[in-house]
Amino acid sequence: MESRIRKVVNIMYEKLTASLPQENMSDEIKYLMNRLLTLKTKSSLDPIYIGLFGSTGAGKSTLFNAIIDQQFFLPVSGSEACTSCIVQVNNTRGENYEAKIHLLSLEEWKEELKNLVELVKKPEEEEEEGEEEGDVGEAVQKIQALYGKDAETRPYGDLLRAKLLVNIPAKKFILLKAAQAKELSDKLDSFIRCHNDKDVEEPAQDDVRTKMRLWPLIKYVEVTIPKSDVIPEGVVFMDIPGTGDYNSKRDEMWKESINKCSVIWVISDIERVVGDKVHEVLLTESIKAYQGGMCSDIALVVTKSDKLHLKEYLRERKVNNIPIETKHDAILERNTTVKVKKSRGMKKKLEKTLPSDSEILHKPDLVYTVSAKEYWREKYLTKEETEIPKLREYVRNIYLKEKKQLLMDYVTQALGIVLLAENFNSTQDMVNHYRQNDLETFVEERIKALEKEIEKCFAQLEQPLNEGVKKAKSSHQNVYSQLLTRDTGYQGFHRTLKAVCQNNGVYASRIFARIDLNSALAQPIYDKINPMFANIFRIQRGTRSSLKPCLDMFKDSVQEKIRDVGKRSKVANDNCKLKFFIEETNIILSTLEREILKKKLDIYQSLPLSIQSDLQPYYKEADKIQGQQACKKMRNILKENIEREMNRGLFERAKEKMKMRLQELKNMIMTRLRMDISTMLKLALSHREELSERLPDFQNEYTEIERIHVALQRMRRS
Ligand SMILES: Nc1nc2c(ncn2[C@@H]2O[C@H](COP(=O)(O)OP(=O)(O)O)[C@@H](O)[C@H]2O)c(=O)[nH]1
Ligand SMILES: [Mg+2]
Repeated sequence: MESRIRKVVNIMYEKLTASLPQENMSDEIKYLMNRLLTLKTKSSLDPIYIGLFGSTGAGKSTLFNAIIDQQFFLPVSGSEACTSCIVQVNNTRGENYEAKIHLLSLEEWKEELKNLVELVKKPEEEEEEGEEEGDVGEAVQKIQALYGKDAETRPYGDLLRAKLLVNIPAKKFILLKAAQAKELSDKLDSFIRCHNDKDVEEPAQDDVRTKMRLWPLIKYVEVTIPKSDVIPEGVVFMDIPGTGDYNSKRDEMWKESINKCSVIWVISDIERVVGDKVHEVLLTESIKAYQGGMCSDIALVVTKSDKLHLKEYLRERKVNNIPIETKHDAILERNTTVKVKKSRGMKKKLEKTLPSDSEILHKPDLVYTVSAKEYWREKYLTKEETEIPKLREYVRNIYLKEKKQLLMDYVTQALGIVLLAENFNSTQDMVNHYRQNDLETFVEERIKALEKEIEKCFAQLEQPLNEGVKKAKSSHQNVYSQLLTRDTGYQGFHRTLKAVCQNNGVYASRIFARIDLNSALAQPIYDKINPMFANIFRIQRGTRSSLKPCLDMFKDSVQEKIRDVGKRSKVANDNCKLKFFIEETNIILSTLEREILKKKLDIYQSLPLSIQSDLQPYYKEADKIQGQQACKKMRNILKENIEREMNRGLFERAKEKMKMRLQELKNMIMTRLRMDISTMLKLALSHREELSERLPDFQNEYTEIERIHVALQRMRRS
């Protein structure tokens, strides 16, 4: 269907350009040409992003490789550390494998270096010896890779003047190409593994060494694979590390990537999913994306289901009535247990945040238990039992669902255009001057009524917001005692605290996971507003309190009025003007809905952003503290000032920010509707006598587009 509709659009465009003089086109025709051109050049229907979201070592890359049926493709971390950057994998119609490694600019690197130097600085009061681990260890490795041995002991200013051991290419990216998956994988591997060859002091001259030293500068990697049998074209996978990053540029990307995903898979390995809390944090992050971003589906994917020690399992096994003898049976039994338990936990969490009748709460499968290892080996499990095929099916279903919607939008656009062209060609009039006025008055009235409805809809947030502010005020102490005093048993916390201040309250530490003081302070407000927020912005036909039914009602009433005007003017139901009106209102509203979906993020994030900007001076102040008891002093500065700001309306201001963003959204909706509908009326009322041009005959194209449109509608209903 897609290729057929594209062909028709192309033919229309060619016919139009061939028959019209290129100069002195009337505005109406220009408009028509532009719409057609936009549709024609829309290279593919928007990609669908699926995020694999999990900590390093969870098995994301291995899982991805199994899904695309390439055992050795994305480099797997194994025992050696890999840089944990975002990897985006597109599949296209091309023949080749390609990887584009995007690098930080020198400026972006300098900003990161400042943080790294702070992290590795040893304060007087601390006397650790031996190998450093976690954040500090990584910081040391990064500095050494780019400036050589012992560079971590040099001051920041010194390093700034020093020459890097590698050159940052002017293009800021490195392009790798290969004909085979394995070949690209090998090339990529040497870039993203963090091997520091410690003996080498001289600047990296040859290729190999440059590669080996570049890893600290990697911002993200974009991989392109050829057309695949297992993954539909247009599906983009994103390998997203769990904590974000302490480089603010990478952290920005991290957030953007999560918010871009239509589907988020939280990845956790089976041994950690039971005790560890990391996947809980990731789940919370994913639900945020569901609220603010494009995400409409979340699943927990538990990896490495093959990792099971039969004897241990049997000893600890609680249900003893059914005997189990083989590892195969034990794995399957544990899979079921994990699914039941984790689904329950996930549901509980989702129920707290979303309206109780949300689609996601009624999905049959929230949890998958997979084994990529067994997928290749088939020693204990069959391919089916590894659940890799099931995940592929999942991807296919999501793809079909979204693609159908995208294609429907595309076809509706095409239909709108061909109807407009027909309309320009027709001599028949549907609306006389009197009825035109009537129609315009009606639309303006409906827009005003809609404005009231939207205000009422947003006003539902008022009470939860107030409750949230109250709650935030009474619980802020928990927040900083939880976040700022985690140093029990670990001496390095003041470095982390320093980094938190340096980055305005946000720091992605490898050890303490993600610390976000601003979001943590706003959390009680979120807890109160979440279900209502989700309800207002839900995409499915929601309850009466949602935004969508307000817009639907507006659309229905305008379309009804148009039909009514048609009836009074005695035009047939298939009159092209009448149909143009109907389809064009569909397009206007669905475009608007997509805009709203994008704007939603600004609204949702307004709370912590407001808090962050209010607290910025104190982060700066705390950041300057040096010497004895620095940690305690920093903590006190934050604590006292947060308290004071709170009494001066920190949370109230955050609330007002959110309301302001909602107001802006409402205004945007009003402006857009007025503008688009007035354009539509103007276009619909132009006809042949007024136009200097004669358009070619589009009857065949019209019939073809309409046929596809009807077929698609029928498909959607079934
Ligand atoms: N036993 C077992 N090990 C796995 C499986 N999937 C991944 N691993 C191992 O887990 C480690 C981390 O995998 P990787 O895909 O690099 O994780 P990532 O950091 O999340 O991308 C590697 O040593 C893999 O071999 C699995 O299904 N079974
Ligand atoms: Mg990986």
